[in-house]
Amino acid sequence: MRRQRRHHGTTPRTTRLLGSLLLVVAVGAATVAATPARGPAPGTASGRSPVPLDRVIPAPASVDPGGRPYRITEKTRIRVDGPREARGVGEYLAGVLRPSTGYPLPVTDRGTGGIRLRVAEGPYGSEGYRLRSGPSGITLTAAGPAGLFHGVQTLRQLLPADVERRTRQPGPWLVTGGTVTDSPRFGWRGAMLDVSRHFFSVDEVKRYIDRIALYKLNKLHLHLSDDQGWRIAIDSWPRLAAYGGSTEVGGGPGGFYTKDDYREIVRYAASRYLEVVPEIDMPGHTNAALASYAELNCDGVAPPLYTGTQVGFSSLCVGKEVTYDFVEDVVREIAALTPGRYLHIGGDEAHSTPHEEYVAFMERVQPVVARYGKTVVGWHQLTGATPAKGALAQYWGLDGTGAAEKERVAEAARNGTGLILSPADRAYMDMKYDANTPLGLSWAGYVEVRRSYDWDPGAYLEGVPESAVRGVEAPLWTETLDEAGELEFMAFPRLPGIAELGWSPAGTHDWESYRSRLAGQGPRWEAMGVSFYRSPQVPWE
Ligand code: TNX
Repeated sequence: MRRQRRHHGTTPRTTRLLGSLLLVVAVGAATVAATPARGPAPGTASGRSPVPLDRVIPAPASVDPGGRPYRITEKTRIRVDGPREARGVGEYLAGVLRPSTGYPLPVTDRGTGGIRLRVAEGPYGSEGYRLRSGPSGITLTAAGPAGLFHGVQTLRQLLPADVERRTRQPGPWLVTGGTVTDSPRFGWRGAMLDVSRHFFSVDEVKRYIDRIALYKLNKLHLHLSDDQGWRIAIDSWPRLAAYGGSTEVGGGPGGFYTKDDYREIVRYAASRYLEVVPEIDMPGHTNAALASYAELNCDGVAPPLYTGTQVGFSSLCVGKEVTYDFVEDVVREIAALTPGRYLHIGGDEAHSTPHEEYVAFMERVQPVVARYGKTVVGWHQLTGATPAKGALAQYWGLDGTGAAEKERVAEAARNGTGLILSPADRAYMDMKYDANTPLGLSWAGYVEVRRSYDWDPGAYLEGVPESAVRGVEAPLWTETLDEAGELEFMAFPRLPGIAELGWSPAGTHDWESYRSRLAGQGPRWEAMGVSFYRSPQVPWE
């Protein structure tokens, strides 16, 4: 549910930022429109020679080019051998290809040739795939539909960028001959979206889901509550959303997801093989809840709603029993909406919670999450308490983070706490690219494309074995962002780099190769209408 936007809620600053952003995007589009005579580079925009197999992001684990290409024609069928869910992947592929090719591309379970999606045993793991392409057809093989889906993303990138347009294009639709065999390095490849600082509608979230699915991410972490807004309906505490969700940073109208809205997001994410990880941030970052229910405050007085951008000033009342009734009700209702394994309990920047109280709070709350069948995820401050067995900690420090804090995280990792790496000076999509970026923050420094890509998650934190690293995640905080295009402008082109760190073998890591492959994504984003930052570090075509 999104309330009517109150126009006076948009600050002059936001309007100005938005103006310059639109300008950047418009200039980008104009550049493209002004150079049609040059002719597109082979295989990237609408060139005639097919895209080489190794031009894909994330870089595939292994590529073996050879043989003549396959050509998609009006006679091509998409044949699916596998369970019903696999057929859904076939329909998804047809949905991508039909508008631009103009071909019928029926999805069938018989016939030979064409594009075949096959579920079969093989060394692919649960998310990997093999793609074989030759003149008589393309065969995508995977152990299950998730692998087929990721293989489909590879296939998309092997076709000319115009395949992403929603109107009929001339083609031809060639796919290079050869074999790609691929599976991910890490099991956790996430993107986080903060829907609390600014609210994003179900459609806006779906649009973001479609963008991140292109790069084989498999987790969508939703930051559902913070000081500025509570964004999910909780039946047992209805004022959380109704009142606590009624504003956002800058005083705009905010909004919240009804349970049906939320189920729709979860369903849509699952159709793109993304597991939704809901986060309720506690015990800090809770002003919206404290404002909604006076009894949650130690002094029994509800604070006003908050629309600024400070952090660290709010805390649940750790000593009050009602706090745990509240936590249990919220965890129960959210767990019931969550088919995924994880529930994120925040735990960051609890500057207004005395340390012993923080520890006591986490001692009590983690078992509640377990009782409702979920695995705890917390920001890495959770390692300052005792992470529950099996819990994951999400590291968001930076180069300048103190050695003691890093060592606490490393020690927890050596003791079995899995790590998700989101270093703020690499993976935070809300950091400005440089001093001129019209949106975003810079507390972790400027994060240009190379800085964001050029690190190794397996060797990032001293004293942490690669086996403790579950993967990577790109958080997008939204203090300065309130439209889908602004989200994209910050996430693209950095997010594909984090996706590659999560998916590709360390041996493929190479900035020169990466920046050139990234340049090849530009025409795709133009075709899709993705707003992106034309970083000077990337040789855009
Ligand atoms: C830090 S990272 C925060 C967020 C802010 C973000 C802005 C983390 C766990 N907490 O509350 O939105 O910085 O970049």
